[in-house]
Amino acid sequence: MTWDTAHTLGKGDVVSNESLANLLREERRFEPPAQLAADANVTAEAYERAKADRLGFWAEQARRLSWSTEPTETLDWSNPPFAKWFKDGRLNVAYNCVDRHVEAGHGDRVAIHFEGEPGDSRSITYAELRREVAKAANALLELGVRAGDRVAVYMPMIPETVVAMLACARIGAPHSVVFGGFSADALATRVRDADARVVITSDGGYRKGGASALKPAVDEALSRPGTENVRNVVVVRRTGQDVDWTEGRDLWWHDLVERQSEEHTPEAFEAEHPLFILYTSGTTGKPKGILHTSGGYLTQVSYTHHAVFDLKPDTDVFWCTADVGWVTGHSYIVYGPLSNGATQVLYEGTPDSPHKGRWWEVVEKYKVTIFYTAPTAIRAAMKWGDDIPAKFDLSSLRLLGSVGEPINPEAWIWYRQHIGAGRTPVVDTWWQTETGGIMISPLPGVTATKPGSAQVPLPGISATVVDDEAREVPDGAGGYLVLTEPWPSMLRTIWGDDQRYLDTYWSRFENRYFAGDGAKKDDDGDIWLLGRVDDVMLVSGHNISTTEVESALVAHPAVAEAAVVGAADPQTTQAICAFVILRGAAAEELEEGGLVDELRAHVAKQLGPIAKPKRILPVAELPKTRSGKIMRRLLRDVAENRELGDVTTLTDSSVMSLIQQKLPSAGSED
Ligand code: 6R9
Repeated sequence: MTWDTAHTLGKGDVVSNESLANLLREERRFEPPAQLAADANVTAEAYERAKADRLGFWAEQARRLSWSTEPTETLDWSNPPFAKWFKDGRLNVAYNCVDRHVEAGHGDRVAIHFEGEPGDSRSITYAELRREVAKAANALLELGVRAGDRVAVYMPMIPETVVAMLACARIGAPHSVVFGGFSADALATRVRDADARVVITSDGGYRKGGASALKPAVDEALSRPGTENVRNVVVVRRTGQDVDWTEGRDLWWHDLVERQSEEHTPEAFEAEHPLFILYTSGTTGKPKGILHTSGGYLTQVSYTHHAVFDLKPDTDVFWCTADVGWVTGHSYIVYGPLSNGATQVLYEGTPDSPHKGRWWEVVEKYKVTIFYTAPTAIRAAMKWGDDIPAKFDLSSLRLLGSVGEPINPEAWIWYRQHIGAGRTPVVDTWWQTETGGIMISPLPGVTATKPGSAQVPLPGISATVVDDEAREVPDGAGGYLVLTEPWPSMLRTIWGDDQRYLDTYWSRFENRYFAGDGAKKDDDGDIWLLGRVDDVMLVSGHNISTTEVESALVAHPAVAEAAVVGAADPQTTQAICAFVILRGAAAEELEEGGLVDELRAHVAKQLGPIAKPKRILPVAELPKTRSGKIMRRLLRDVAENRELGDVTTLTDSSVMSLIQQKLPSAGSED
């Protein structure tokens, strides 16, 4: 496909606020702070080294880990796309994340500063974490869990969740973490697909100011056919709420785990031993169980955490706000930071409970130095107002990261200015559940950053943008993002479905991994992500990226958030339909009618008349997954007056009925 608006992004006349506009216009790039560059973990030389010898580079990164048998072979790619990395090496992932730091004398270092939503807190050292993981591993063994058995984890964001995952890793039992916000149905499907033997859960967790139950969903899920192989449910007491109990099956974590021995000798597993399955909900059909294995995965998440976040384990306090039920939580709460001996914050709740400054209060309390979150959270903070973060001391921060969706330049600049005091680098990190670890991102001590662009593949990673015929596009053009060489933390297959693995990722282009994202290269060759290819709009023969139209809308001072979709249209194939959340006062103006025309003109000016939305609908909220991604598929259903598709992964299903109610009042239609 050709991308009609791709070259104009960022060169338009951005008007949201005088100082931001100046920043965007004049300082298109932000050089790394001199001190950070001087002390950076990784320098520009890494790109050269990796380019000269990619496999040698990864073999060197594998030495970041402790192996009981060092690998001699880096990559076996004799049966592509089924990769084997470090296949003759053996290691224990949990030992690498916990015990070895204690053995190195860091037992007193805090691994996790846990902050509960109600304000309870506890700090857990590496020595304590080692004991807890050993006890939990012994508990699983007592329940008959053996290497290779799957364990489902359905938990809130509490330390026991991390302990449970590491205990599984320690005994070689792949975990399948199911996000705690998912329904009993979603849990049942995942338990069935993975044929889990044990479920670890809790009575509930604190969210949005109240106790929200988890155990009832487990009980319901396990009443469904196909889940009979679950022998035990282990329940952590978090909220103290009443729970139903199935004698003989259900066990309290505190009864079972507390009485176990603190000693457990970790067994070394092959590098390709399965570490976890994590389900991603495709747009249609049953969720895909993405399979990750041990040695390659841990090598890449450890290296990327070290390189992209420049972690100094003695002094930094790292905080990734993702839920552990999402891949970002697996790779950058559990395995990356812990393998590097980091001290980190684990926060249970939502950013606005009990008040909208909660996150910034936590940053101040623990003197967080590195902060990693999603664009949706940044846009929410922007909407809530600059005065909120301004009330807190955020001066400890030295580096900010973004993940999950394209970050629009407006939000990037706001993040740097209002959270990073205009001095911290912002790293926009592109990757997927399937890639396991970060793939495309600036390096904070090396790259001059550009607001809105993920920029360059990391050392050792090969990515490019191709057209329909798999030809690499020139700088300044757009197409499909592909990965051209295998990487250590790549998915190994879809659980139980090798054919689907081949069809989904490896059939669109020969010998290339198709990520499903649109992207463009700018004139410097830097990569800009343009959204999922499935979401691309076709208007009168032109392909238009959702990301670019949304960025243009959000660059207008009246718009806080935007989601656009292409809705079937008899004249133009698809017509652009925009759902916008307006800033306070702007809503009234909209009623008067002037604002819709102004927004349409604004998009036309930024991106060209073809990208002008046909309809603009103001809404109070947008449908999102709990990981913060806009579910455009549902908006398309609304825009085309169809019945809604699968809404099980939606954060809040009432959002859709609110949006649907809005529709008949098509006062905003062209
Ligand atoms: C880590 C994670 C993967 C999809 C991916 C892309 C989008 C993630 C992004 C980004 C633009 C970024 N995505 N990071 N788009 N810029 N920095 O999010 O994994 O939940 O599997 O989603 O998210 O569309 O293909 P996952």
